Amino acid sequence: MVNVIGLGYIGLPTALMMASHGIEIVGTDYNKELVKTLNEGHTTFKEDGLDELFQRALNGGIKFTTEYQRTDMYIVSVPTPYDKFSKKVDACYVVSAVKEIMKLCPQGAVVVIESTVSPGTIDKFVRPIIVKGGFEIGKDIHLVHAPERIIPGNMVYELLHNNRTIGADNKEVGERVKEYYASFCQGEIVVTDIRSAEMSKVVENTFRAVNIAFANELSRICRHDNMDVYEIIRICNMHPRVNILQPGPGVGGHCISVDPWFLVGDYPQLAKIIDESMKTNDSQPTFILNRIYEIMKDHNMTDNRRVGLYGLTYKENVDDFRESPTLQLLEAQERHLACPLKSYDPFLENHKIADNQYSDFDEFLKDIDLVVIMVKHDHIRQNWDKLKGKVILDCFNICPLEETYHI
Ligand code: SAJ
Repeated sequence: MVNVIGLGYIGLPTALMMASHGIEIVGTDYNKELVKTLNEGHTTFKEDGLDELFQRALNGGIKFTTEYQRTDMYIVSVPTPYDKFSKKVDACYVVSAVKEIMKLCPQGAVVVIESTVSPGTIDKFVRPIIVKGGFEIGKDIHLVHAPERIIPGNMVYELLHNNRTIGADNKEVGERVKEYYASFCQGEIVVTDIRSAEMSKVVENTFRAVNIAFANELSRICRHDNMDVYEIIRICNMHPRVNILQPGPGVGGHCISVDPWFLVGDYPQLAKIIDESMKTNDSQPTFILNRIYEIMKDHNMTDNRRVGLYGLTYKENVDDFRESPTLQLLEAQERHLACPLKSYDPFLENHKIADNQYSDFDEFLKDIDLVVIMVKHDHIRQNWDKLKGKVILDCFNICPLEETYHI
């Protein structure tokens, strides 16, 4: 039996996937409400194919509880936030999960950390508490790091098809853990050491962050001299060795806007490009805010109560709003003491997260003249008709209507 600790965006789909592939799974989370919802037969977030997977896992006998289980394998999938000042990883949830496991695991148990951690976290924070607890690593407890790679919006598909990395002290234990993941994963599973697994996970997200920052910086250079950044990127990408990403309103989510900071926090003298890239991405919402003011001026709009932000989630077609660019923009705007901009998100109609948030698209449109497309949900692409006659600031170059501004 495998006890999956932490039933959030990664832990839940992983637990469901294993349970629907013949592995006995108990999922544990300290959040009683979440466990209750799951036990009542409902999933806790929206994701393509998740409800079907949930049903298959229930048929496979998965159980949910707030209690840790005594078993020989654990998968820890708890949050690893970063400390806003030091930029270093805050491993407190991982550490407390491992402490709980140590209270009841049998000898020889394997503890797999799935949570993203900065390179060296397992050495610095996890090993010492195990040793302090009187356990011998490699005999009483085996440590493994198996970072996930799935992308919100396509999680179920990517869980099945992505290649994976497993880092272990001991190759034989790594291979044993690989068998569990191979029960469902059709990709290649590489077994390496723990530090390489930690580092490669953070580097993957850093690669994307730096490349998004490059696109965002290009958008600013092009804006400065009225060049069309989209046309330029399109042409450059026709070169066989160039593949520029797209500029946007900023970077959100709990991965790309967080993980690269771990490297800046741990290697401040070395991680220069990464530091600048993160600052560029973090200042993109303020850049958009300035674009809004410029466009208002063009249209002699003095009242920001007629401006509305479309989209509050961190990217398209998900209901996850952690670190979202729209929330970052609203926070930046509040610092200027203006009345909070209006907002609407089709994925958050029943979940209010901002002051002037609407739960109905038509009501929202009635009350605004300038629409800022902050998230490219499929929903907006199906509703261009309703935006006719509005001034539009399109942060993604997707809107076919005239009177559309770009970043
Ligand atoms: N974004 C841009 N321009 C782009 C692409 C993305 O501005 O060209 C923005 C998005 O709008 C969003 C943010 O970046 O705000 C991040 O979105 P994303 O779709 O690039 O990635 P995440 O954060 O949802 O998921 C990432 C993935 N990592 C990589 O692609 C290297 C995923 O595979 C990881 O599993 C996940 O982080 C994680 O959990 O670490």
